[in-house]
Amino acid sequence: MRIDILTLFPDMLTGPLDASIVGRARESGLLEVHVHDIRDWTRDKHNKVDDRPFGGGPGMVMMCQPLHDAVLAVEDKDPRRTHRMLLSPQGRRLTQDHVESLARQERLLLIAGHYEGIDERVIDALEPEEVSIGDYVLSGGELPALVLVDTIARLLPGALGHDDSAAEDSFSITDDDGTPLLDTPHYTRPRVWDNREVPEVLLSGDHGAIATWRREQQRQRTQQRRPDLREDPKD
Ligand code: 9D3
Repeated sequence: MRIDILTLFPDMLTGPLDASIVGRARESGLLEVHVHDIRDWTRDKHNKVDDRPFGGGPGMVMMCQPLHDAVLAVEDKDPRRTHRMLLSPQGRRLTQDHVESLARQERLLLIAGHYEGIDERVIDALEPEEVSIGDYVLSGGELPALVLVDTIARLLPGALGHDDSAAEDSFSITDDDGTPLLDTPHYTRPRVWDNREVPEVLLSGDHGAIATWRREQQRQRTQQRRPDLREDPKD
């Protein structure tokens, strides 16, 4: 898969994209990520990318022309069609189901906005899919773009060392009736740390008893911490 990211702050992205699972997926050629500075497509001598809002109000608005030119130029670098996405507080909230469908795309183009917003006319022209990562205020779309890349990268076949880790974590595990379950608690050596013992069943070697205990932990934790997962899958 190829992902292009358009931003005014490329420095916010480069470090995280080199690390951990995303970095490894890129090194192995499973994932190609390119970061582009929208400022490279300005046409005026001051490299202006934003301007004051018509109608007044605080902050600055990202101009149409640099962003539009950047999108067309970056799309031209590869013949495959892109699925255009705009990280935006006005977007649909990202879910694991949505990430799974994005991971099946050949090519994504992510636009990270900054400042008060983007001129609505360039959004109308480009018709990106608008996605939010949650109901809190960030200063721009850069961290959400990284969230998208991370969630997608770990789903690419071969990205995780262990083949079925992706199928076994929170938001993939479901109870017998199909409701999502949170993860079970995890323990490793030593058996006693700071006077705290590892649950005895995990040391028993009884794999049936261990599986039953873990499932019960998952149900209890889900009921206590995320009752909404049972009530309404939208949250
Ligand atoms: C405080 C500014 N807000 C005015 C009431 C509007 C606003 C503009 C720009 C709020 C946030 C942003 C920058 N955020 C994003 O670009 C963003 C975001 C987010 O803030 N939260 C969750 N998901 C996303 S995706 C992109």
